[in-house]
Amino acid sequence: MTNKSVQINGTLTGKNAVQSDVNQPWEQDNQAWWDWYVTLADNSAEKKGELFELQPMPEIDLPSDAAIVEELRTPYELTREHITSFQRDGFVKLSNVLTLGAVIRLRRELIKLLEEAYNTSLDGGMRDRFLSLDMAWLDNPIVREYVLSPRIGKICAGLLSVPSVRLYHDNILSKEPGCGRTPWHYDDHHFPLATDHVVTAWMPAQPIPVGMGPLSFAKPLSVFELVKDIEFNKFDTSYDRRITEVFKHKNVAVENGSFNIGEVSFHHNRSFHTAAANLTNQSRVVLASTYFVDGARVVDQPTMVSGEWKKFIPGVSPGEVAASKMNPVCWPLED
Ligand SMILES: O=C(O)CCC(=O)C(=O)O
Repeated sequence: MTNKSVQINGTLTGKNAVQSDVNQPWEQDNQAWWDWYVTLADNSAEKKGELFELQPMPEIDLPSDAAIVEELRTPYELTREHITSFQRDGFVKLSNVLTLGAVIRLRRELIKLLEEAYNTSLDGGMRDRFLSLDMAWLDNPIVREYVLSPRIGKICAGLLSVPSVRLYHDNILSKEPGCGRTPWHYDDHHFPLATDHVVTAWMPAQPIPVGMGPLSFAKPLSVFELVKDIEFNKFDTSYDRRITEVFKHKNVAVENGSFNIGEVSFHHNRSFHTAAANLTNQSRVVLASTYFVDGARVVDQPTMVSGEWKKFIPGVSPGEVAASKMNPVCWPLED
């Protein structure tokens, strides 16, 4: 038997580092949360070596901001099949959610924000790191258009089959060249929301070939039942390894294909997902925004796995309705 009280994870501090369970608040910031979280991924089977070169994004005349706003307000043709497959599999990858111009514009803006925040060029300057920057929608007008997009909000409400969705938070995620896997998890563990009506729109800001670490999903949605008794371990890679073993043993299908330009995935809070390492010379930049059904409450006991959740739902206590000013209704449009 392992004695967790003597386990160590060098990225944890304070009570997070000594108490063996997760029933305590996260004590550091959002970036420190990700620095910790990626240490829980098992990278023993990853290929190491030279990073492979990708072509830069094409040089095109970018659409105006007004054209992007228009695009992000135009409804997407969501079909019955998309909804059925999301509700059965726990995720759906939708093509042509964004045009090439909107993707390139997004990438430029997200890289600018990351470089300002980390005070370095992403061009190799942050190798091996998993960078995260949240709440960019508050100060950046163009990012706000993508995060509060009625096109995206309507897709989310449609997939969840609910009348109205609110924003939980946005998160710019950059898996830098050489960064390893994202551990297997489901977001129900992460978001302190007492509902099963939660969806994340994972919006790549470039195409993502397999070697760059596309988000990958176990299916169907119900596979979370196979692993519900595996105890989360906040110190090492054992949780991730156990999930891999169970999924292999039970022949669980995993969708781990590439993302074309403009393709966006939507995953449910109980969808088990992971992402491979970024073995390319370019940052894998994504805007991941999470939406939940209007009226949902905060769970009674958020854990350290929920990171800085109080920043995303300020002034709302456990058990209360999550409807702070940081959680605007994204669909339907309000007057
Ligand atoms: O971008 C990644 O590698 C992980 C993101 C993720 O797990 C999520 O958005 O739910």
